[in-house]
Amino acid sequence: MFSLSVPVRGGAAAGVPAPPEDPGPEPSVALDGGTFLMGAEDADGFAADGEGPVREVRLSPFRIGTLAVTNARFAAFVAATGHVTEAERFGWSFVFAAFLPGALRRVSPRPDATPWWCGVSGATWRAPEGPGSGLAERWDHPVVHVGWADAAAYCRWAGGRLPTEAEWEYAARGGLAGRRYPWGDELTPDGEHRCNIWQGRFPTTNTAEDGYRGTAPAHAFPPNGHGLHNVAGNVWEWCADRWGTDHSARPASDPKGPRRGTSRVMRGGSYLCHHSYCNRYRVAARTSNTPDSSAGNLGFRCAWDA
Ligand SMILES: [Cu+2]
Repeated sequence: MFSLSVPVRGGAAAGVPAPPEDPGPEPSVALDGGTFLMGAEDADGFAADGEGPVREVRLSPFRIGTLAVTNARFAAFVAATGHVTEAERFGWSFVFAAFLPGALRRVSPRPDATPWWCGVSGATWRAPEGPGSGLAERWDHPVVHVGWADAAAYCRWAGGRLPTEAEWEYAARGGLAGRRYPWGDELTPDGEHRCNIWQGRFPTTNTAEDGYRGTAPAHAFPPNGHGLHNVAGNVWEWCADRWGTDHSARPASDPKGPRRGTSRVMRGGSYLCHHSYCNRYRVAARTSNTPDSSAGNLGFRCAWDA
């Protein structure tokens, strides 16, 4: 008998698509840690998200990826390990409806609350819009359709781990204190786009004024003060922590999130964020998902102990 709980290994690695060139190791930056102010009390934040209160957090030194993990690097991991992702085991993942050809869009079920998502059979990291799609021109884009355990497995293979939420935010703030975005308080300083989010009317018209409708290359847009690219927008990023919304206002040291809980923290927002619906491209914004969730706007970056 074949057990559904056991991933089918071996076959997958043989068919791993190969990037045109070796992507090399994860680019990363060593950060000193120290004390920073975590969270925000923005008037337009979502109360249920638990962004506040603003609290003092002390962090030990650590290293973090300057880029989200790309398709090319994830392909190298799969080729080396035969890793099968959750989306591959489940046989489907969520794709933004407008990216799909009509025939596929019509047969793919949509959640009532978020009808712009389609559950697409065969959508995986290597076929981001389902059967017939691929990674050409997207090798340097963030890998998507990966669950929390897939992300954690990649990080282990790369000698690291997922960042804690506090590490993620400290790194994303880029040395600035109390700012709304990783580069300051203005969304488009001097009229320039600094991240890949939605322009136009969500979810019907994306004018792609920032240059991108879907994912952008992981290195797109200028980095923040710590050298990190795309901590705002592009793809959501899994963090190590379990989800919780009750934070003590007291100072904390190397916090790792609640001990219990099923969902995991996601940070940064994605190419689908728009102020009319979801302004979670703010640097203190946060949300969560069950660890086996995957979608075309959810990826991750790695961290390492110093
Ligand atoms: Cu959003």
